[in-house]
Amino acid sequence: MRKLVSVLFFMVAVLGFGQQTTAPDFPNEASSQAATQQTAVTPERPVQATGSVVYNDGKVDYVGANAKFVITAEDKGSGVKAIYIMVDNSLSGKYVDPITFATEGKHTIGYRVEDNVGNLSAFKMYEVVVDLSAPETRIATDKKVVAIGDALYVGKDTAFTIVANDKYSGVKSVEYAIGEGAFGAYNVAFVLPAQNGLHTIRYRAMDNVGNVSEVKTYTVYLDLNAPKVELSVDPAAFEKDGVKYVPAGARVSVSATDAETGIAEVLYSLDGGDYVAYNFPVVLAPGTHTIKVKAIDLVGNVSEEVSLTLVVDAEEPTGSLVPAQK
Ligand SMILES: [Ca+2]
Ligand SMILES: [Ca+2]
Ligand SMILES: [Ca+2]
Repeated sequence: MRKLVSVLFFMVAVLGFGQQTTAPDFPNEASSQAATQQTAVTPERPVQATGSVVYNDGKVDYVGANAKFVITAEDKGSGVKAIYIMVDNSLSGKYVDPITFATEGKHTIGYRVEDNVGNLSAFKMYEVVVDLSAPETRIATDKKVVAIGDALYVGKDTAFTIVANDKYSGVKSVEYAIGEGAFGAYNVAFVLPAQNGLHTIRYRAMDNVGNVSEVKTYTVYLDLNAPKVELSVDPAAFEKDGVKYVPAGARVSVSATDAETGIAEVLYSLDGGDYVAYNFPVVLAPGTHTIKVKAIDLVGNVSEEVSLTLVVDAEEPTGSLVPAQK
């Protein structure tokens, strides 16, 4: 505020104008003096941005590349002699050609009008934000993404969010496409088609003055396949009447494989107990036992449960010699 006041004072001092009795004015910028002097046909505002989309967020105008600013003025009576301008707070003399800005960000155009008999209008200030950069974009997911080598893997039901941020005018729209499909509007998080394998998402965003980001691609492998698990026992079971027998000290092992991401966890449950981590082969006590196993891959796919029931036969067989009867 102090700056503006000093600027105004400076303008008056430099231009050396005195009383404003029948000052020229800007259309629709009614001052107490101008109110009775307005002409009927007036442009909407004295500073007009041209050559670019103009977006107003309710506070300030935003423009894109190639914007030019035209100042219009009119005067009852002697007519407009000159418009004096002050661009980005530095005195720029008389307005001749439309004003342009080379750099992004906030700019100001201050102006006042002189008529042919020396009346000066009030000093007015126009603020504009030049936005030359497209939104920044990225993809986010609601579940973990596993990187193996150069490849990224996700599990089923992974939702993708496109995050877009814009420095100045704000994000107007975001678009995306999956695979070879056409771009469509992005509004909410989405999931990939339920097909195991590689998928490519393309996406871009546009700001409120028409800057469009480069199309980015995000390629990810959708792993929908659960691991495979197998149970084995060493030494191998002896099967009789559908029952599997093993000796005391037999070891039950689990092997798990996953074709895509690999195994995160192998779990087993003994005789209906809770699932616990499997690390080493399990040695069963004598009697009948059921062991269940399952495995989980790195993106959370859970295998089928595999179960094995074994009878650990720790009884030594008995034998007796009976003399043969004739
Ligand atoms: Ca006048
Ligand atoms: Ca922008
Ligand atoms: Ca898998």
